[in-house]
Formats: sequence, C-alpha cells, structure tokens
Amino acid sequence: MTSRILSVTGRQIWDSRGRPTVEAEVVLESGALGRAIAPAGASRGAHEAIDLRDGGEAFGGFGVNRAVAGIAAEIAPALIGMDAREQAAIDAALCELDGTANKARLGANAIVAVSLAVLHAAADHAREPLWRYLAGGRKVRLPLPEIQIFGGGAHAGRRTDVQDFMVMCPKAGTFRRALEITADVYRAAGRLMEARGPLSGVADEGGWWPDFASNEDALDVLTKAIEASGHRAGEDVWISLDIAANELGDAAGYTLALDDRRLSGGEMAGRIVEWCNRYPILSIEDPAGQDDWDSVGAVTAAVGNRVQIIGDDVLVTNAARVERAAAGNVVNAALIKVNQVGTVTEAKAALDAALAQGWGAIVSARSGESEDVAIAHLSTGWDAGQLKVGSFTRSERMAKWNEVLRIEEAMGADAVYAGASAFAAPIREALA
Ligand code: 2PG
Ligand code: MG
Repeated sequence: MTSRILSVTGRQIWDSRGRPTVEAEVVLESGALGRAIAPAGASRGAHEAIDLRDGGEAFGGFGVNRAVAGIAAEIAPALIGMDAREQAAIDAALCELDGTANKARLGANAIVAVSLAVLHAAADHAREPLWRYLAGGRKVRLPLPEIQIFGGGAHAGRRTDVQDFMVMCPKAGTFRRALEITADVYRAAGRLMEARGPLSGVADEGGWWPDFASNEDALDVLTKAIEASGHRAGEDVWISLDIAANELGDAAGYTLALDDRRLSGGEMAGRIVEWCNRYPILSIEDPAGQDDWDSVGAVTAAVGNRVQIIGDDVLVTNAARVERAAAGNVVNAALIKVNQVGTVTEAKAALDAALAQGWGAIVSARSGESEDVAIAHLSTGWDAGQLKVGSFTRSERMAKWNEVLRIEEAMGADAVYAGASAFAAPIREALA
C-alpha cells in the first residue's frame, strides 16, 4: 500500500486559550494517519505568516470556519494523490496554492496544520515515532528545555514588561533531571510570591502571574527562588528572558511601563546588558523590536560571548532573515516556530540556516497551544538542541515535556542530553 494521500480533512477545535483553532487530518492509501493542530501566538511579529480568522462577533472574531473550508475546497483536492514522504513537494504545493507571500489567503493556520499532519502521516506510514523518522538514522540529542516560571507582557495583562521569565539547566546531565530541578524552582517561586504577596494568578503559558514593582524586582525574586529551591543560581540553574521587545516599541523608543521609563534603542540595549551583568542570565530573546537590528546587535556585541541572544519576532523562522541577521552578527540563536512561517519545510530551512551559522536553535511553542506534541519530536528529531514550551504546569505544556521524557526512555542507553552543547561555541566554552 502506498504513501499517497487519500484524504485531507480540516475541523475547528479549541486551543488552550479557549479560542478556535484548526485541526487537520491526513489519511494515506496505506491507512497511515497524521493529525496536527495549529497553535497561535499573542505577541506576533509583523513579518509572520498570517492566520485566517472569520472576524465578526462570534468567538471574538477568532473563528476558523473559513480556514477549514479552504482545506476542503482547495487544499484537499490539490494534495490528494501526492506522496506524503515528499514533504518539500507538498509544502511547495501549499505555498503555490495560497499564492501570497504571507499565506494570508488560505491562512497559515490551515496550512501549518496540513503540513504537520502530512509529516505525521509519513512517519506513521514508516511505522516510526516522528522524532525517529526525522532523525533518519542520525544520532540526535534530547533538547535543553527553557521553562517559564513567571509570565508577563502580552500573556499576563502586561503586569511586567518582560514577557517570559524562564530557567535553563544546561548542566543537569539528563533531560529528566532538568525537569526535576525546574519543578523545584517553579514551586519555590510560587511559595516565595505567595509569602511576599505579589501573586496575581497564572499567565497564558502557566507561569506565575506576578504583580511586581519593577522588572528588576521580578529578576530578584526569580534569583531568590532558584536559591530557595536548593539549587545554585548561575551554577545549576540560569535565567532566560524573552523580552518580546516588539510589544514595547521600536527603534524610535521603548516603554518599560513598570519601571516608568521611556528608552531609546541604545538605552534599551544598555538596560538589558546591565541585567546580564547583575543577574545569572544565560539567554535573552528579542531584546529589541523586530526591525531594530542595531539595538539587538548591540546586545549581542556586548554579551553574546557568554549570553545566548535569540531572534524570535526578529527572525520569524525565515531562512532569508536568518542569513541577513548572520551577516550583521545580530543574534547568535534562532527561535523556530513552524506556524510563524507556515510549513514544515520552510521551518526546517530556517533551522538549518541557523545551525549552519553555528548558532543555537530553539524549537518553540506558541502562547496559544493544544494537546499536540509535535514540537517535542521536531526539536529532538531535527537535533535542534533546545525546546521552549512555556511553564511547568497546564497540560498543553506538560504534554510536550512528558513526550520528551518518553523519547528519552525510548532512546535508552543512547540518550544524550544536549545541555550546554546546544549553545553557540563561545557560550558553550564560557560554561565549560
Ligand atoms: C514568544 C511566544 C512564546 P507568542 O514570544 O516566544 O512565549 O509567545 O506565541 O505569544 O508569540
Ligand atoms: Mg518570543
């Protein structure tokens, strides 16, 4: 029985924010099945692929009936009969069918769900777990996790300007141990916040929702939480921040509302560098806006020899932007979100471009997620080295961490934790 596509089906289901999203199902002539769910961002880059939403009154305009209708009317007829193992050809067909530069016509939500469902179907046809299918016989590493402790910015009513306060355990030895240490830190942070009073609830990705007096206050409490957890800040556990500075302004200026500050791009870069000098920070994402590459590059020039500087909205999982950013030494790592570009093939191209530069690469979830665990397989099977999923609570997050635990177990004696090897060379050496 062949791996040709027999059917492609779309449906509207619900994401972790209770908003509609697209699920796609692909069945092959062999009976193999692939299913995938589109995630959705809240802090989105202007250069991202665009989701197709219904607009209007229902569900805040977030309905995806039009995206689902496009799967039935156009995508299914175009893909039926194609070989699911030919991911590049499938994705090229999807891009051509859409016909826009940003997938706005059929919707990146419809396209990413179908693209990923095809990938799952091909792995099922090969009777392999997705990570192993992607690894294709190569030895791959279990990712270094980046896990949220406090959620702020667009994910928590903007109570802090910084969006994600996360931790990383590059020296944990195993993926399993990295999760155990993080569980300690997450609980310690919750206890500390409850005792001191600045706990407002839980943010979009499951991190504690803080009510701090300043962004530094949050960094102080996170550093204390690491130490209160019985682990050592800057030796076992490091801080990783997603500034998501796109939400704070652009090259014309940034507003740190919590600190009552209006900063130029240069001052913003200076503030971040100061934080890197004061706190056990190992990684910073989007320290300035998507097109303010001068300020992002200034942070990289100042601390990039020991701190990972990640482009998210800055790069939008786009291989051409990765190449341009590399030419200007703008960052030393790339965040990889398949739905930011829209297809598996294009996301892999961005990842390959980043790895070819010797950069770090982080496969990432969105703030709107689901039970779909594909990114656990992508980060491992592609040997990206790092994985960002959100916090250490809520099942749409834990499902991914737990899936990596299963992969670790399946690898058995061959399991290798990426740890510090996931970083660009200077950072790796600084940690050694
Ligand atoms: C990010 C993501 C995940 P969103 O900025 O990296 O934290 O957020 O999905 O809202 O873009
Ligand atoms: Mg980000």
